Amino acid sequence: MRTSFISALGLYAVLIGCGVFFGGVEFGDSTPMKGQPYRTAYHFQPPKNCINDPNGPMYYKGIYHLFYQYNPNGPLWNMKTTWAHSISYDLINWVHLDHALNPTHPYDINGCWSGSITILPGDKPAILYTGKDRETHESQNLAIPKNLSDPLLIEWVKSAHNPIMTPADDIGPLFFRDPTTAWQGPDKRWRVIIGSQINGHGTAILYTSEDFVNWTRSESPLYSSNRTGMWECPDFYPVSVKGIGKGRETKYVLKASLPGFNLQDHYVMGNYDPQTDIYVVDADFMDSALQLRYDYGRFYGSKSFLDSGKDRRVLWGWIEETDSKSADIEKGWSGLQSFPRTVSISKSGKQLTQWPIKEIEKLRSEEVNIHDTELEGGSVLEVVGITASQADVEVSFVLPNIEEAEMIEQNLVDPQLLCSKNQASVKGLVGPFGLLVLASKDLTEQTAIFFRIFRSHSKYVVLMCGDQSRSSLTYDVEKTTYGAFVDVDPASETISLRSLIDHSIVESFGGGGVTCITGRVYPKLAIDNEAHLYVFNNGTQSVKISKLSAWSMKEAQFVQYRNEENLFSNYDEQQRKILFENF
Ligand code: DQQ
Repeated sequence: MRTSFISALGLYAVLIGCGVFFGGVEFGDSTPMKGQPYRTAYHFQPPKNCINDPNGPMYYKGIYHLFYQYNPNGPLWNMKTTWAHSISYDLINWVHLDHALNPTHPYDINGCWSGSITILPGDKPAILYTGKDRETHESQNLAIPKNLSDPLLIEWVKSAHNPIMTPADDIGPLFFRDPTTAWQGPDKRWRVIIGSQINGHGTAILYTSEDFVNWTRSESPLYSSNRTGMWECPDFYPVSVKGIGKGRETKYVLKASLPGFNLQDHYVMGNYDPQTDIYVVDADFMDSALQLRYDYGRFYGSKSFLDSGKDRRVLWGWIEETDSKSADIEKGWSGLQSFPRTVSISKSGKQLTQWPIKEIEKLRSEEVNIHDTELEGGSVLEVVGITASQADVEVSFVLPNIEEAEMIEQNLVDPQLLCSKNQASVKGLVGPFGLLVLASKDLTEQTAIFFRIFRSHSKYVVLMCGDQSRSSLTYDVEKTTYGAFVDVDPASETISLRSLIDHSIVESFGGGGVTCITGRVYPKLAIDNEAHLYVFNNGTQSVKISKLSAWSMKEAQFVQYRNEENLFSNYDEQQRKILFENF
């Protein structure tokens, strides 16, 4: 403990005075783009330009920090990214600060790419990030706050020792990026993993260090898999499995973002021995019966952090646009962050459960409820009384005629394909039933999130689909139908669905959050007050709504901090109250 504390102090001494880099580029006018139907109201977005991966989220001295990949020069992704920086007291309302890292040095002149934050002993945050050099080669670099007494940590200083990790010969210079949050082993050495591919196989390269500046590559990677190619943005963290049996109290999750699989975030779970750094997975990537992914729609480059204030793990993911590049240029922006989700182990212990953080509830306004209502086969029921373009909906279904479900051979079918062949308009027996969101009054436009129940041998199988085939009258947007199985037993429990609807994003959580599907949609008719919400059942068998609650959602507050002014001076009383009520 003592050694690392002294080393950490040493690190700060080395860094301070090595040159200061102000996040000089600001967002400019932060007035929301009114009249733009696809801007969101409560998902995280800067005022303009392109954002992608969340970087270095942390909770530090009562404040949440979110850094993220940002192109200050335009609405499309560009290699020369900066680390933009925003802070919040509640993960809902945000203040945009100056950029924390800009491409300024030979080792990062072509971009400050993704990375993480580690809070070193003595409450000292340190950024590890990937720099792209003149040849676009990748290395890992270190930065720390210029002034630890600044509660907002606005200015960051790059280490004079950068680059602190460069790829050895067996690692391609373009396959060495996105350091995780570091952790300390029992020997007090720091460990960190870097995303890579070696001989075409996805790999988490392990480095260790005593002082956070000098790093040594371990002989073996933490894990690698020949079922995948390059791993971007790896994440590695413990989850408590207390009370779920098998003697252990902790499992470790390893997540990899897979560019070779159409930008999907997959994870594995396993046992990690901190003495030996041996990580043994329960099943390899894509090898478990459940094909573990955070989200079976659009969700990529994600990163989690431990929220020590509330003792929970919170996950952010980049939700990219699925409209055309020319539409992004016209909009002036692209990319969103998911609504922050808590991550924990599912009841079965076989996968993770994700759920919107509880703070979301303070955005809820008008509420409508439906109880114990039968939905006959072929019926559509409108949920009226809320703003359907900006809503939070929770519904649970009971299936009185479940034994009528069709047969499938679960092991032989691809759930996404099954959903594509059986979209919401295709009649079934038990299902499709679920929600039609961002729907026009005449239903020509609709995004359907629904379930279909099958029987496979002696058990029931729940399929969850996100059908965007009729989401927009516009042609040049993606209209994928997503699908995944939900590990719940519909014979003994209700089937729940929660959808966060926010103008052009629909984040859905099936079975209490064991299966998530996020989509981006761009309706032409179903915008703002013209959007409607329905519950539907297109099966022959009736289903029962056990309970449905839906809320209109208020807008989250996003404000721009200007360096030259007092942080609070340009807020009106209402904004101050919203931002600081939890402080
Ligand atoms: N995005 C960053 C990279 C990362 C990729 C560049 C993943 O560091 O590998 O913007 O989306």
